[in-house]
Amino acid sequence: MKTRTKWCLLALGFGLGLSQYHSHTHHGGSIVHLFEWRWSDIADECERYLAPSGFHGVQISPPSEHIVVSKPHRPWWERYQPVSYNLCSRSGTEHELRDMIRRCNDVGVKIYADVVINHMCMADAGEGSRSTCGSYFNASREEFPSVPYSAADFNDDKCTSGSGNIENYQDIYQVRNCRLLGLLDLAQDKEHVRGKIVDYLNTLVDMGVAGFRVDACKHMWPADLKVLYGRLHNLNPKWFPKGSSPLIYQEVIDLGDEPIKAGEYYPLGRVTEFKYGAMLGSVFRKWNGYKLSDLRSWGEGWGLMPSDKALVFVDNHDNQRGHGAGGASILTFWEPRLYKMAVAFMLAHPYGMTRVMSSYRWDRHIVKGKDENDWVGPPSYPDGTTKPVPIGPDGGCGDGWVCEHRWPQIRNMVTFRVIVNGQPLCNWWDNGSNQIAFGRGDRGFIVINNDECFLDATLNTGLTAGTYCDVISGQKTGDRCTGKQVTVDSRGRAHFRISNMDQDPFIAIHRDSKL
Ligand code: AAO
Repeated sequence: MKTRTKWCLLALGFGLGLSQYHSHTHHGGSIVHLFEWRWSDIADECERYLAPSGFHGVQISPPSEHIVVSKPHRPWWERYQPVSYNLCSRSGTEHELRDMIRRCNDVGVKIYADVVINHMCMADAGEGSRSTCGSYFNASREEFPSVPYSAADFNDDKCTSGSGNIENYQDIYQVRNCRLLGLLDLAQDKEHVRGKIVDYLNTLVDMGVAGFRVDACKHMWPADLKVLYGRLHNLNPKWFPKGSSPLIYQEVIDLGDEPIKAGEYYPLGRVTEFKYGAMLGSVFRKWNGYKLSDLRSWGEGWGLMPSDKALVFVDNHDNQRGHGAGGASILTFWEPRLYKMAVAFMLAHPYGMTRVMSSYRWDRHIVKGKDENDWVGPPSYPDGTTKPVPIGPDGGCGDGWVCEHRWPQIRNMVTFRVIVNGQPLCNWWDNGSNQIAFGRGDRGFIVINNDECFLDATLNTGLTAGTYCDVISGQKTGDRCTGKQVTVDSRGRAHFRISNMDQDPFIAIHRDSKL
């Protein structure tokens, strides 16, 4: 059994980079994407659950007015087809949005708005007022009077493809100046368009959002984004240190096979690292000869972007249903045992700023590898209204809401991440196969058995002597452990036995789970 070096890897420097890379008060917790949740439910969740569990913030679905699609019936993706920047959407009214932002900020949970500024709705959406605030639009004439936008505000004159749509991702001009998936492509180099986008973003900043997940950044020129971000207000001093700027993380899908690179967007803010989930899924599935012990060099050592620029996730709302990128290796709630192991690894490892997915179930109908129901929207009433999120007696969610963020193993690992924040990766151990362990300074330690055999090892934890509650099989409640417990001796060593038949074949202990 190979015992790896006991030395801490060099502390991963948290660069003094521009504040867009990490919000000033980033306490190490994780962002949770409450996908398609209503604003009033998010507000309740901030107060009753996210704040006490140590979540850093919530990514909310796009709050701007969007089209109402009837065929297919109310797909989740109608929210990625804006009709105006009015703040009424499937998740609620402007008043409900303001109230949610206030209530979450008041308990220290930050709000990151998913903003769709690359485009408006699809070119063939016709005309009318089938939109979430009832605003009139005429897509074929490229008229959105509620903004207002007119044909002059779109990129039709720049696009060089035959169809007007992106036909070739190897052509950077098409990718930026043509229509993504047939969506009317805004001209962010036009002052009028810049003004409307900046007004929209600053309205949200003034309301109290802490930053943005900027949709489809690959399809916008970095120079234009730089102008837009440069005009953003500082965060609302009611909740944030004076002079704080919004945290920005940009959606750029870069798996290495296209000319447009994530690196072009580093100077502007953080960037989504799609290689993360695609590769981590392959490792936990043991595909391509990958073994967990290969994760010793996880992070930049695997060619991932610099840690202080990365927004990382195991799955996201697109690739959990075959949209966007990531492919078959992506782990999701549909495979809970492996999913929990991968999410726990992500939350224990110091690399990147993490985002946990919180999903809803839908009736998958996979034909030739594609889910014909990949469009299905959130749990709703027959009229299309999104259902509330009921919380059951066991702390889980009902009515089709999955609430991965409420799975005890994931919740407790979010808390773990807060406790070990800033501590370097230490005391790596592996068995040369699929059993690994590592610590974070003297604050936390995790052991994972993804082999087909028993893990039985005495390891350096880096923790002080004492008895610790395992936060995966249970937790510390009062002066006892509800699950397994681990005894660390005076030299910081502990004996771990983990059966590969365990429901969750991994153990995590930390400073605050000590009896
Ligand atoms: C809907 C319908 C469409 C219809 C459209 C307009 O589904 O059929 O044409 O309306 O009528 C979401 C849904 C879309 C939906 C859209 C609007 O996913 O299905 O379209 O709302 O309602 C690209 C973008 C990326 C984008 C992704 C979906 O670069 O930014 O497509 N994600 C965001 C949001 C997403 C949203 C939008 C953008 C639009 O997260 O939810 O769409 O606001 C390659 C490229 C990627 C490209 C993908 C997919 O990926 O690299 O940049 O993503 O293709 O087009 C390997 C490669 C990888 C490649 C991948 C897939 O992994 O390594 O590079 O294969 O080919």
